[in-house]
Amino acid sequence: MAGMKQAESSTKSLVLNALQGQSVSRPPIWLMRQAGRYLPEYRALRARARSFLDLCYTPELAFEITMQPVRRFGMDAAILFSDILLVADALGCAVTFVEGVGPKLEPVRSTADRARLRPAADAKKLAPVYATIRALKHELPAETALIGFAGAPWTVAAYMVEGEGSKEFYAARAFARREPAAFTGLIELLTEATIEHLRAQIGAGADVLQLFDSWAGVLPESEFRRWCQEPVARIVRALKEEHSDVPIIAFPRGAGLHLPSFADAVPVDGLSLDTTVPVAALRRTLPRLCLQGNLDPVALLAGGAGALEEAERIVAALASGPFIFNLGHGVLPETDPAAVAALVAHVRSLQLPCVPSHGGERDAC
Ligand code: 1CP
Repeated sequence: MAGMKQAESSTKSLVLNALQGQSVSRPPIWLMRQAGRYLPEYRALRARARSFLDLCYTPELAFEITMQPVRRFGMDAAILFSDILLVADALGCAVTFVEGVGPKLEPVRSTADRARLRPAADAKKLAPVYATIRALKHELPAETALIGFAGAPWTVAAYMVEGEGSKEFYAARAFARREPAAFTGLIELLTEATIEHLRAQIGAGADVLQLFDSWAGVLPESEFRRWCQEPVARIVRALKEEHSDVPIIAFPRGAGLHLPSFADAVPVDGLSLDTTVPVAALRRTLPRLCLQGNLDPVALLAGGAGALEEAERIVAALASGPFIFNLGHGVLPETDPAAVAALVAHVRSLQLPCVPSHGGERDAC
């Protein structure tokens, strides 16, 4: 098997190479929320669908939207067009997206609400997601990695308890403290459902998985470990048991000083860094782990030379080890697609220093 992988590596995606700690000829790049409202072709398709969820649950549309940024910019990875809240929806916590407002969910605020959820996600409901992945896998060239994803249990639970988006998730955090048994049950339910959802995505053809813990940063230390780190570790270990070859990236947004201990405790292949992480310092602490990030989406929104200089600084700070260029959070809807094109071209043009990556030579020097 190992020999076969070597032979394939000339057409293998740079994203997979970086996640396996191998040398790359240039910085691999994809962007969180690379599909979405900033693209006119997305807005045109969105206008034809009844709702945002319809886009997610219709393979032809989700396929097309996933492909849009890949076709336009030649990204090194395609990320499945879907949403982290589909798992909540499939567990019986109905989700709607209100135009201009965001997601609305039937809040889970009591043991009785928790008990009304399904014991496992409705596989029929999620089947279109796997159909989308199969179609994408068929379409994409080997050099474009296909990224599947899910929300981490804490972030999805936070939306389920809160019933909507929030800056601080006070209701979710208070519920976790007042009703620890019910909240633990919800986290466990989500952990199992997420394992199943990601397993099915691997089965359908996902090359890489990313776990989005967008609200990891609102928790104090002990809760960070209990609600973020431990459930994510359980998911990663369960998937690695059967699919040790599928790299997993974690994005514990806002985890700050927890990042080194998180990387120690969770056997991930990559860590996605939010905008606030000082990259050079983290690179020194984690010299061998594949780090992904972390251009400020606002720098990209502002565009111009400033965004490109910022990108150079990030590449210079991360390039002594394996890394993937990305944003520190998703592309903002007001971003000019021309600024994205300029960023992709610039990052691609950057020279990498000739340093041996761990376990191998940097053969592309
Ligand atoms: O048409 C529209 O305006 C819908 C906007 C939109 C899009 C494009 C939503 C609603 N979701 C998505 C797609 C999406 N969501 C992807 C697709 C792949 C990509 O191109 O990156 C992914 C990976 C997500 C993940 C997601 N959804 C997260 C985690 C990442 C993050 O941004 O922190 C979260 C928190 C959500 C919830 C969600 N979905 C949509 C919105 C507006 C929100 C945030 C709600 C809030 O808290 O305000």
